[in-house]
Amino acid sequence: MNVMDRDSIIERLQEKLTERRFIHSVGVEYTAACMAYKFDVDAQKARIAGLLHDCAKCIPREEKLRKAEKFGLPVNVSERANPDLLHGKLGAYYARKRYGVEDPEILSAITYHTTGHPNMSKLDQIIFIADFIEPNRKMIPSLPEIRREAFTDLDHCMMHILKNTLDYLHQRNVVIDEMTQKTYDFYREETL
Ligand code: DGI
Ligand code: FE
Ligand code: FE
Repeated sequence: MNVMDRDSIIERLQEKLTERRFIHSVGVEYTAACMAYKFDVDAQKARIAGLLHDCAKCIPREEKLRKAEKFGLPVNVSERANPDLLHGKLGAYYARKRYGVEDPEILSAITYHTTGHPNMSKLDQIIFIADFIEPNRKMIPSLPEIRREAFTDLDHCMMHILKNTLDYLHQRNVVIDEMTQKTYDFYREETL
């Protein structure tokens, strides 16, 4: 199966996502495309990854866990405690099975868009960052600066976003996935 044309992807996503989540996904699509032009990445890949990154987001929490297990996807302790974390892995599974995406670079960007991972590809970084900065995102004090960094220094921008996210998660006292921490440690070292 070839990757679906954009109109068919849009049609299916509108059935699977809430209106708000759909608008966010289109925001990530065009933000990722702009970043791809800036950093010499394939913009069509960035658009598909951006559109599909949250395709599994609106599945109910417990069902995310059941489906991940049913499909044989690896589930770690923090994902078991917080099944919403599985929407990246599950999203990559659906991107391949339901939207015809075979490209491993796109599937990787979808898989890791929530936690990141050490030493990410430029496409992985673009989707992770575009997810955080797209125009429909709720404003936070550091967002204007992070948006500038998104078009100047990908590694520094990654570090900045992860620092924000970890501060937020510590404040809320929730389980932090070891990959989120490892990714932050990697980019902090990288940007020293
Ligand atoms: O799906 P989106 O909302 O567009 O964005 P996302 O996939 O980056 O998910 C953001 C949420 O994930 C946000 O509430 C913070 C949370 N998150 C990110 N890393 C971790 C995490 N939550 C936990 N519990 N642990 C993590 O390591
Ligand atoms: Fe997400
Ligand atoms: Fe998202």
